[in-house]
Amino acid sequence: MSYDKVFKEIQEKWYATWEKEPPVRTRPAGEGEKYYCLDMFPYPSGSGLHVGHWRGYVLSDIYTRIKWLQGYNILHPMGWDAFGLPAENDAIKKGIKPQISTAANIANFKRQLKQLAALYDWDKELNTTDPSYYKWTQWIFLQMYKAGLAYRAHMPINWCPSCLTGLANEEVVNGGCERCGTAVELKEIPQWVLKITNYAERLLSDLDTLDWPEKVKTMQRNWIGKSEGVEIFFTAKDQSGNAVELPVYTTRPDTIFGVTFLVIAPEHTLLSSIVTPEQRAEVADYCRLARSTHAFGEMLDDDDAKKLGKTGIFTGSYAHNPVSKESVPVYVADYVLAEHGTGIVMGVPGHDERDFDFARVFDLSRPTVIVVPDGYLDDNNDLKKVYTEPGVVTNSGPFNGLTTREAHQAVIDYITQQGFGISVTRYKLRDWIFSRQRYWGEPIPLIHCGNCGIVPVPENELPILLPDVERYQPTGTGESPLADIADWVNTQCPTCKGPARRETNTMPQWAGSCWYFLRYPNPHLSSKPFSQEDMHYWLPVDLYVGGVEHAILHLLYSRFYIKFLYDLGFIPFAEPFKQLFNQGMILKHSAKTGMVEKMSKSKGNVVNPDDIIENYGTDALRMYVMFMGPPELDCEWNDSGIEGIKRFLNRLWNYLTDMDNRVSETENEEVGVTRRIHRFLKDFQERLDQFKPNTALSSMMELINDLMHDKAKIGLESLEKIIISLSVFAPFMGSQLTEQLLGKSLPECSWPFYDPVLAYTDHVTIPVQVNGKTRTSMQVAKGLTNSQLQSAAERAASRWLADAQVVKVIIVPDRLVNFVVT
Ligand code: ANZ
Ligand code: ZN
Repeated sequence: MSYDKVFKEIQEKWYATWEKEPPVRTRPAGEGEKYYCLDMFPYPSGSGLHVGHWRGYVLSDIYTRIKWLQGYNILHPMGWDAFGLPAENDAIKKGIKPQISTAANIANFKRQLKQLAALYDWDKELNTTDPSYYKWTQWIFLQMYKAGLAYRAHMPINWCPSCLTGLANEEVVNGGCERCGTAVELKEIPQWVLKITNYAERLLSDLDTLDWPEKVKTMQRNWIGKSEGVEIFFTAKDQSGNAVELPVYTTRPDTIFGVTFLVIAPEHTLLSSIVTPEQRAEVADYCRLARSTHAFGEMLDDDDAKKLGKTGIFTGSYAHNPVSKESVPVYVADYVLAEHGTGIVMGVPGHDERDFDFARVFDLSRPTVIVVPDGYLDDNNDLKKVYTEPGVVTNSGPFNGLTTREAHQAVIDYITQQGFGISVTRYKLRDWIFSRQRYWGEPIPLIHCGNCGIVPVPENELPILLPDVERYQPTGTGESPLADIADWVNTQCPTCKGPARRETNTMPQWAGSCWYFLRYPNPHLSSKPFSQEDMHYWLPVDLYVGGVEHAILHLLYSRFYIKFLYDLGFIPFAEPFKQLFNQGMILKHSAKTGMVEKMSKSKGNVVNPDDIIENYGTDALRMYVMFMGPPELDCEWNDSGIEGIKRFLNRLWNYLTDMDNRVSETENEEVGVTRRIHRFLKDFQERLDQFKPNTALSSMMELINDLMHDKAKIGLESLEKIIISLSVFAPFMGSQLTEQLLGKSLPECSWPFYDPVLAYTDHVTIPVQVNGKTRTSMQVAKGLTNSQLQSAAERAASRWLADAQVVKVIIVPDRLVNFVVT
């Protein structure tokens, strides 16, 4: 009976067996070596899982299964990241309460996840909206508050006019809300803010210790945005002739000899003391206009634009450059922001784009202080275009001849020694705006008292429950809907017992995911968020698998939380995730748009795993999502691909279950079957170790082809090795064959190791030719068959064969492959 006729029955049988008794349960802390393999827990959306989700989940399950079969004590948990905007918006759309829609979505997700046949330990399931969980999310916030890391700020923040809430900087993508894309506005409302910037340096430097994709590390580095610059004290004179210090912030001290003007921001407090009487009226006009455009974002009418000039106005004053000893004019212009740096910039038109444009408008000279390549200077030796690259310093007195990098340091050293300035390290990272004016989140556990000010909720009163109400829609007033729930919001001050009000903002959706991996070892612990024993044994996470879209949100926030908890002595490690793997997306052709795109409901190109499982089974889907390409890359879904997997599973099943292919004792060394199987095991293991499950599967396919081609007979030992290797990809078939052919159960088996002596092969490097011309070469095992050589050579020379018609292939085994093409 071919496998596609029996897979359903097999799948149902094992599903039922594992529902009653899962193949493995996590053992207590301390029992053997541990392996903690974590998936980014899903936000249970209304639309359920699509096959794209499977890629990460299958990948992590394969590594968990290997470690399990190797005898590790494994922790492979699953839970629900169920608070937050998307869940609330989904509920609003459906016209029901988020409590209800979330519960329904979780039930559907769980049903779908169970079809994965992953080794999840459902005893460890957790849900961020469960009061027994968010009690501890609130508790951590209180620790932050008590440590002075949570503060209240009145400042303009990013406001999404569609989601009606404030957003963190990390949640604004290209000026739009990360969730709904609506352009964000600035709005000034009191906010709770977390001092993530205290950790900027450690968040940056500890990246070097992590086994993470370089891409994610780079994204975090750029987001933290460390720059080492210097404040240089230029000096001007006020109207009475007293010296006024004008501190300039620059990250390019190497260009100090190229300064031809300074620019001060229109709102700068020092501006009034340096403007000369002749310029006062014009400058005041300019500043008024600049302020109004900033404040209201309005377009200027033509007259105003003319008055404003192109970009600025001369102040009438000159400033002294302490290094070059030159005197340069000071302008006011709105391209310099008052809040950034010192609010005063040194203009280096030769090497800074905006300064170059400015100097052109105001007809200021544009000297070069870095040697520019040919083509930058015109016949008069004037700079035609700005040169912003590094290079060798020139026209800079004692710094001539240094590279820009050397000059950077040399100028800083000189300036600081002479007292002409101070060095400053800056980060782009801003503090984390942590309050949301929405209902569906953890209430922030603070109380506002008229007498005592802000008072933290006593820890023994946690959790502060989110009230269960009918009306929870956002108000848009800048206040959370919780503010309207009188019997919830009015409370007693814990300190003076007088009347007081609860804080009505809630936490952002990231709050629950910052620490959930600490809770998994014991999600039912009621006295503490986690036990010390578990922290020492289970953490940090060994392998974390999830999408790259979390690179600067969740993955930065959780690193911050962990460092904070570490500093307070709650946990013995300062980085949560030792190894990170980002799976790529599954793309599919969309009939609507005619393009190959990310799967999404709106594009109508979603493949529902339920349908694939119905027609092909879980094992085939698991295999296909691994086989479709390198797991870190985006790959396109192809119906013919899953058909191919189905054929492979049929062949595999036929070969393994056919008793004619069996020998009773260990198989005959001479036919090389044992060697062939150990070669496979070696490839399989190595490719998995390198996160190449797709090629690991190819090596299994090649093995089965060879065995069938050679009509090889195998003994029980080899059979077991193949079945166990298979089981990590195809657990249903693996379990069935283990029982049926080996008379055992999967938990009684262990991971097959290869024998390096048996796996050893001599390799040869042979040329691959096209029409007799050597195009490339390939390293192959000695003694490959002609067909193996041909397919390897086709892959190696694919570039040259792409548009050609192969008419003949000449193969000299172990020596050469030559394609004759027209
Ligand atoms: C001279 C210079 C020469 C600069 C050069 C750049 C290139 P970050 O890393 O963003 O801080 N700058 C400083 N303060 C500013 C402000 N308030 N508004 C607008 N621009 C400001 O960038 C530092 C650079 O941005 C500084 O280095 C300064 O221009 C400009 F070839 O100084 B630079
Ligand atoms: Zn009080």
